[in-house]
Amino acid sequence: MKLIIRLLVVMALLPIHLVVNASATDQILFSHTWVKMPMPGMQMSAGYVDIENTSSNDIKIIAVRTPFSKMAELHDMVMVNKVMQMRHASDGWVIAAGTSLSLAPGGKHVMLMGVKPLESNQSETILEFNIEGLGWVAVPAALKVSMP
Ligand SMILES: [Cu+2]
Repeated sequence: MKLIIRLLVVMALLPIHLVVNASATDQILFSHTWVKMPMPGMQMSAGYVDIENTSSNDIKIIAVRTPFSKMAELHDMVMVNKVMQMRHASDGWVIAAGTSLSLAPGGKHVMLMGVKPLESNQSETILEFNIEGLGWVAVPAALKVSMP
């Protein structure tokens, strides 16, 4: 009986959590979202976005996924022996309250590996970001040859 009551309480709380999630993600703004058109025959590319955290809480981006490629990762650029290298940001990216994070060529990016064949005249895709504690947010991304 105790278990059943607990389950009922959890079920009753669920809708409340969903409402909280929706309002929190309203305060996280994604803009200038684009994916670099892969070179012919290449299966790697990158995605970029500006993320603004207008909420009063720090947030953490912990993962990315997309229907555009088989694999997607958050990547940092680091200097190793005077050579820029990219690294999987396996701890994610913290965006402090009231600050923003810009992904751009030469810097942080969404690494896309195993790019799937494009549809004819395809001009956009979707990047989905997982925000710790809030869940996945789907963001439309324009397909571009170079930075718009
Ligand atoms: Cu990369």
